[in-house]
Amino acid sequence: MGLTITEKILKEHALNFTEYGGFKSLKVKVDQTLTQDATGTMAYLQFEALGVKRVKTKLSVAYVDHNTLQAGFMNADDHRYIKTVAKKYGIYYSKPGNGICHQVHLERFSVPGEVLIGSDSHTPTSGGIGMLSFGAGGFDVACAMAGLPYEISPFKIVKINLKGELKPFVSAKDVILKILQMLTVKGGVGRIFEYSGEGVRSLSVPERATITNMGAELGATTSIFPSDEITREFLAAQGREKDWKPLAADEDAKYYETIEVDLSSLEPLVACPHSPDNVKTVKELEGLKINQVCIGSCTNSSLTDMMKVSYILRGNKVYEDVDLVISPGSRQVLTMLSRNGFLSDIIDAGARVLECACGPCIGMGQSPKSEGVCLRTFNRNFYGRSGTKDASIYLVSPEVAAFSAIKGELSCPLEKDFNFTIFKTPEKFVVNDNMICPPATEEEAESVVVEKGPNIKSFPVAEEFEESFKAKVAIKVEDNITTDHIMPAGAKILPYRSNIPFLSQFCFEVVDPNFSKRAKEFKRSIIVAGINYGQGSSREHAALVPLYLGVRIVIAKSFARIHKANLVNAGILPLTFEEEKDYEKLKEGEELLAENLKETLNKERKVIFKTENNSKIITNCDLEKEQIEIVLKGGLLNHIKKSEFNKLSKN
Ligand code: MIC
Ligand code: SF4
Repeated sequence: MGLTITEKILKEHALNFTEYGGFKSLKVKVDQTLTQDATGTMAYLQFEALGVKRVKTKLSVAYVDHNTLQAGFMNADDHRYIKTVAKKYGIYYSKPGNGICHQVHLERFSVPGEVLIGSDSHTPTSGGIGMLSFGAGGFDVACAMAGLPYEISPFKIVKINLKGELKPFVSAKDVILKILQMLTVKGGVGRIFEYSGEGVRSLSVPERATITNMGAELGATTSIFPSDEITREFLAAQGREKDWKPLAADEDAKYYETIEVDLSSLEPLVACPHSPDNVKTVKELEGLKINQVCIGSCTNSSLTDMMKVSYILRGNKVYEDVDLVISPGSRQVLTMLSRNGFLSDIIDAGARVLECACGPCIGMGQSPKSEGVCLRTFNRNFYGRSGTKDASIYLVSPEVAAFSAIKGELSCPLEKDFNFTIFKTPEKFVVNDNMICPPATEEEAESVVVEKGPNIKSFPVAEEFEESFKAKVAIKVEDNITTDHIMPAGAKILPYRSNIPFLSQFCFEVVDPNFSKRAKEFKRSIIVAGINYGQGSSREHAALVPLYLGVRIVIAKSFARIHKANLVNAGILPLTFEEEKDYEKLKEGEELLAENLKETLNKERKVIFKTENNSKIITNCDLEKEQIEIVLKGGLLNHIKKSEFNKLSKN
């Protein structure tokens, strides 16, 4: 039987690759890692705690792209720490201003057929080049840098068969918005999406990367495209043709399911507040008055995206009531726009050009006005993420964003007005890696001092579970709670990503501003949640901060993959209701008691809670045996310190 692309890569990388299809959890050898600054500080503190002398990967890169405002010493301290720790331990460091991690990684480092894990949920962007890439918590990335395999939870491989070609003005963003409309934000849970079919040939590498990037919004384990002639041309234009290798699924490869998408039938789409799967056609909402348009983010900030925007803006003026801000994805993109003259059209039209960084996508500036209506080419429009709680954020393609910025209202571009066929991947990109600092050699590393300013605080480590567990429910939340709800980001809070005690004041702030105080009073507590708890960002702060506040168990209807792994690493037990209707029975402030917790967990993978009025709540635990050990010991650090497999990575 033939193999899928994923299986071909896993065959070479998984330590326990034994069967086809229906994969149980697999341990995978990691070739490359990436971190960004907002998750990187914690990941490197954890890496240091592992006590390894130098990274064991083929390549590891530390990016600074999320938090680049440097209001106060906090960011600067974080950047300095990341720079020095990278230098000492064998990691490349991409300076602030060099670009968004996923865009730069795609341009300069991604390799088809290899495995990448990154402490950011949009790491699957590199799937656009045929690299098997996973978003993960910082601790998992730290472990991969220390040479330990990465464990992928069970998954099924789904084929997305692309037919036909996109019409002008319909873009890669519309492809993934269509899939989000079809499958919803939980439709990808436990799935790896492989793109194939004749439609693949019509998509450039950055367009493919837009699609794999937003696979994160489907909750997918990852998404991947084949590596073909178009991939080769892209790599050759980056001066990296030697990194290319062809990769495609075998004709008779077997998939769990096939989903057909006819590219030629698509039209411009828009994701409405407050979820990326709340998708309508632009036509349906045409005429919606807007005050702000933001173009950029790791989803839509490639050279071609920016050139299309510039082409639409050429000779036009941004509407008086609209602020248009544009962040090119990388310095390479910005340099090329400035050399080919397209930047002038953007500036002439009245757009504000921001730094090559995440910027407004993570709420670092550009919060909309009260009740503002904003179009963004980003990937997430979760409630409160923009920094303005009553703002309405709509997600669209760069073409729709630019066209609407001129009109002052959501508008559907017309085919007859423009000709986009001129935008091809250039034959040669401008390559200048002078903002990427190489690591010290092994000899030099001895004398490199890792600088930890006062903003760098240590991370909490849990205690071992005892046989019986008694705690109160500190909060009960709905379905689809994101890690942005649990641990918000934004300009006010992001500078404290390496300071858990400070961050803890803001935990669940958008849902319940009293949570932090209450959880502290309870000392030890439980979170009760609905479906898909912890979707979205990979930030392990959404586990570490609740831990710091005393949370030791989360009982949910279901969990998002990365967050569940982060809970385990932190020493918080993720459990699911045996009977979903039991969710209704639990209320905030109620005390629950689980006698024989360890015993029932180990023997039956169950924990049975007694409520205050003596009713029983049965919960299940679908963790692997080793993961249960990790949680019971109080998290991954305790487990690694005590376990044999520590020896694997030392020296
Ligand atoms: C995001 O888009 O939410 C982030 C900010 O990039 C996060 C990582 C983080 O919270 O630092 C992600 O996607 O994982
Ligand atoms: Fe940065 Fe936004 Fe991409 Fe997250 S989604 S990596 S914040 S650009």
